[in-house]
Amino acid sequence: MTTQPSSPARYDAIVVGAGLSGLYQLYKLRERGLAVRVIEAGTGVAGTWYWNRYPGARCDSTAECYQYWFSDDLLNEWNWSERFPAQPETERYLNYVADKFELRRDIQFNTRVASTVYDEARGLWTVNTTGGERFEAQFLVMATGGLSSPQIPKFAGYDTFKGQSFHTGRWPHEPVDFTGKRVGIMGTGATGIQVIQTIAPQVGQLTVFQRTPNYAIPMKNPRYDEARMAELRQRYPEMKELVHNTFTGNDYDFGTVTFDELTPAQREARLWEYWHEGSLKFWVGAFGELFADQRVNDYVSEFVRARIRERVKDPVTAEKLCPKDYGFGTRRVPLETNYFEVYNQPNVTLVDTNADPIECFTPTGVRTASGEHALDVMIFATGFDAGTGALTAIDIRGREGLSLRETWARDGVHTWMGLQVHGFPNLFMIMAPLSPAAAFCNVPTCSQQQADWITNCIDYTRQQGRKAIEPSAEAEARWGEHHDELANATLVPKTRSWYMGTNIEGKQHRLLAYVGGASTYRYACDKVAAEGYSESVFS
Ligand code: N01
Repeated sequence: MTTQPSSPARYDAIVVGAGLSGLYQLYKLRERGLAVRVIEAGTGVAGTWYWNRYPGARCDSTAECYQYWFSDDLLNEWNWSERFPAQPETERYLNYVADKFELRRDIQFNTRVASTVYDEARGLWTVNTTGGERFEAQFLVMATGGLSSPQIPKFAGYDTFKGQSFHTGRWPHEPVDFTGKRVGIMGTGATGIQVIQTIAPQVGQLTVFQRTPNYAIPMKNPRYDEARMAELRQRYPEMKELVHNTFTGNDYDFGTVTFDELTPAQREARLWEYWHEGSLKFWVGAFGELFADQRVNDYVSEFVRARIRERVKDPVTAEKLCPKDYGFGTRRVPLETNYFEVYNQPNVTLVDTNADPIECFTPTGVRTASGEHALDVMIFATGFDAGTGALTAIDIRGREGLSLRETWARDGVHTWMGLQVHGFPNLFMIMAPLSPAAAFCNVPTCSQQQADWITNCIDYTRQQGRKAIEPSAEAEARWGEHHDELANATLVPKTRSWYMGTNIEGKQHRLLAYVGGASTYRYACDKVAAEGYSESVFS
């Protein structure tokens, strides 16, 4: 006698991921009366803020912009303790939201999606987990995060290393004690910088393996007291609108007076004014032209290099820390606190791996061309397979068995507005390639905007009594061309970074995120919805 496999649990929609996007998507779809199941690999909610619990993890967006806007109660109840909250606070916030809106009852934790297949005849997605469970739903939303697939570069001898090693994106829940230890860290992006500045005072010896220096700028992070929260709450109704009407989904935008309209003294004054503001506004507020005009970019780049040289005592080390082969802002600008001063400490060594390349790991450390660096602990702050990694890790099969992984590998990454892919009916994505949310937008702003759009689209499809919606091949191709045209008008493609996919071997080199701006993108999304989803095909 053969045993029949039990029939899959059936829902209207399945959402993969219980991070900031997935939680909101669940709330919105449930509000419209759908039966929803969220599948989450971790043991708790919060996504990025669950996994990236490394020392010094902190938000680079201001607290008031990095939150949900859907509930006045929530906005009134939640108090932020500082301008740029640390990881535990944002994780607490997302847990508070999950509890307040009773989201957990629809989330299955500790469950990883392995594959998902569309059955065109039945109009259903089957979702298979690594544990052998099956679920079915008409709609599938991938809220799997843009930076959730960690990458550790391959080095000879890595397996022989006898010390502890960690990737920042899979940091353990138990505290790691660095006291007196010899710690190595690879990676000096936004993450590495936060780790380095945090652990440098605790460790015995810190060795930083740097391949590319960054134009990090100072973070000004005042505490928020009751009075400050009251002031902010007054502004919330205005901010809620404003964030959707700016280029980056923050509550500020590029200045209107251009570089060429200012005298040299006024330019300098403008940069200092934004510098002292202590946020990413220096990047996306001071001179918007820096993204396309090499002359302006050179000017701002030199200003930032001068600040690094002022802070690092040893001129040789200072030069190693000054980026020279790419322009300011063409890769993600990290915010820092006393980062550059770390290199004035006697227990910190900076290894420029271009001049002194890593040869291999050994049982006791890392060997570079100049010799052995003895290590008890190695930290990889080496980033992620951004945008595509979490999606291609799952075997996603659309109409006629079409594989997302294979079509992207063969034809390059293609999406329609970063929301859907032709050939994959009723599959939606948040923070996916070719949308601003993939890199150039304050995540809560753009992920809420995308989840709202998806909710309305699903609602519309159901109300029309249609089985499925997918973008037409022509509309998708048009979006790709528009995306590339804007991307290639900027300086960003000249720079190696995860924005361009150059951090992953074999990955297509193409700008991952839409550079038309969050507000323009939102307008385009709203327009197609208002026209009855004119770029899509219903079945
Ligand atoms: O990753 P990254 P990240 N040998 O890819 C180096 C967001 N974030 O985790 O530049 C040697 O930026 C690599 O070197 P290079 C934010 O959007 C947000 O730091 O490729 N080095 C680089 O230095 C950010 O942009 C916040 O030459 C190697 C580093 O590893 C994104 O996450 C905080 C190497 C990777 O930098 C990713 O940041 C932190 C190799 N083989 C992060 N491979 C907040 O706002 C890689 N590297 C809270």
